[in-house]
Amino acid sequence: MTGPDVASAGGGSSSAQRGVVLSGTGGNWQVRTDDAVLVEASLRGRLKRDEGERLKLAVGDIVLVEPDARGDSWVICEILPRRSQLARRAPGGAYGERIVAANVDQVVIVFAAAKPEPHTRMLDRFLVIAEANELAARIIVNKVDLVGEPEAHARFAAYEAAGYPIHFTSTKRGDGLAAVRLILGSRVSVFTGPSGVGKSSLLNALFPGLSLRVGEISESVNKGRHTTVGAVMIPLPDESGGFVVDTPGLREVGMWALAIEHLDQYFPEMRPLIPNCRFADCTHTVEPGCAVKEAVERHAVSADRYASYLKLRDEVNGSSP
Ligand SMILES: Nc1nc2c(ncn2[C@@H]2O[C@H](COP(=O)(O)OP(=O)(O)OP(=O)(O)O)[C@@H](O)[C@H]2O)c(=O)[nH]1
Ligand SMILES: [Mg+2]
Ligand SMILES: [Zn+2]
Repeated sequence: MTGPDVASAGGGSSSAQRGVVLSGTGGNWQVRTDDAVLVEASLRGRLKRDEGERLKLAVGDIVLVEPDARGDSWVICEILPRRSQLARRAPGGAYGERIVAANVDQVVIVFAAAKPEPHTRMLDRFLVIAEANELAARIIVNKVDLVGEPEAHARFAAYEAAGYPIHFTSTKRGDGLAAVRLILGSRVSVFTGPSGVGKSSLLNALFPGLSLRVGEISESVNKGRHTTVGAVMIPLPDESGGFVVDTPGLREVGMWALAIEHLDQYFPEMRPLIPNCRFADCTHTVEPGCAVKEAVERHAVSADRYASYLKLRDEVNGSSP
């Protein structure tokens, strides 16, 4: 079906068609048209401008494609406005933001209960990025077969307390997969998390037939090696119209220019406490009458999560006092 905003010039290959960008490498983008036809297209020159197309176009973008003048290849002639996006700072201190995916409904942050060991500071960064992008986030704790469910629950208790939906899964044993499948229908979900936690394995287990590449973890160093190379959007085979995006694991999660005065808002368990601080501009660091610090003292807010808040605050502050 062609979208209502697309002029139909007599049908066939002579008219622009609407589609979604599924993946892209080296200037070639795979676009799935509304008729579920896969075409390979390049970005029209005028859309690239000086910013570079990597900054402009992302997996999940809704675009218009049309055959080029010679009629032997396809060009992306328009990028339609995004309803949302998942963006993070470019890695390695590079300037600018990186759009991980466009038109996203939820971020599914995958961690392993073990192998690799979960670093909750990093999980907090993923969560803050989701919050800053105003996207719903949920957590999957995979590889529960390695430590057992009670231990896995204990390690992530602070996140359940903070109100995040959490799923405990094992692709090896099949634990928790049915519940995860249920929350993926009819929407666009981005799977993100460190390398080697089992993002691709999960998607393969959830939807047999996907055959995403899965890495062999090196047991000796107990460290994931990147197996998924670029973000890939996959239409769910369940007819719900939902999509999942598999992304390469991240070694570091760069915070970009987050407004520091909003950082506390990105910790949902702190959010309702903030109006109770004595000072309206409380930074929850040294002020008397701070409702957040009080809640940490009586263990109503996790000390680890609060420590992450302080660390991120310092980082976002940079060198300024
Ligand atoms: N024990 C155990 N191992 C798992 C489980 N799920 C995945 N693995 C293993 O973990 C390793 C990494 O899996 P991947 O699916 O490639 O991980 P990934 O998160 O996609 O990694 P990147 O693509 O590098 O980001 C593979 O050796 C999997 O077999 C699980 O539930 N339990
Ligand atoms: Mg992968
Ligand atoms: Zn406070």
